[in-house]
Amino acid sequence: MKTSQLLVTALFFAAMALTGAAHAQGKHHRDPVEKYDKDGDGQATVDEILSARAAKFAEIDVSPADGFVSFEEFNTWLGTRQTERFTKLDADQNQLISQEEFLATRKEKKVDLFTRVFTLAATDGTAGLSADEFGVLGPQTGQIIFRFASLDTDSDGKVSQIEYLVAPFNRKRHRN
Ligand SMILES: [Ca+2]
Ligand SMILES: [Ca+2]
Ligand SMILES: [Ca+2]
Repeated sequence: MKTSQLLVTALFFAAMALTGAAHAQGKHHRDPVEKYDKDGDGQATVDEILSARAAKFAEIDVSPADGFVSFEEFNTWLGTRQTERFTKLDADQNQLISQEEFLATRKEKKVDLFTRVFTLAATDGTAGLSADEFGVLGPQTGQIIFRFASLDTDSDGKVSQIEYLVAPFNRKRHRN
């Protein structure tokens, strides 16, 4: 009963997203749908969004892989992602992100902003950002709690796959 209700909800949001994607077509501002647009045709289909979300859910749901994401799993996953970002930015692998490394992948119009971010984050007197200094720029506990709470729409303390899959459609609906 509960599962079928959730499926109906998921399909409803999927239908909403289709309408939204059609509506967003031709607009110049960045749509959140863009990040799910795998084939680059300017819009994300429901399938693209759902399969990207399902892959991400499988990445998070690992201990145990039981079809639900606990807060600990979510928290650990975000921490791992921050570590991966650090490794990616630290091109010369000296465990410090230099200003040059920090700015290397930024869009030109964001370079000034990220220069100021770098200066504010580099507080311990070393030449670049250490993993700890870089960690400060990642999501903090309060934000992680809010994100997890927003995903857990049935308030059972864990995020089911369906809750995770429909989240972008939920957000879209609230924004409109
Ligand atoms: Ca799990
Ligand atoms: Ca480095
Ligand atoms: Ca839940």
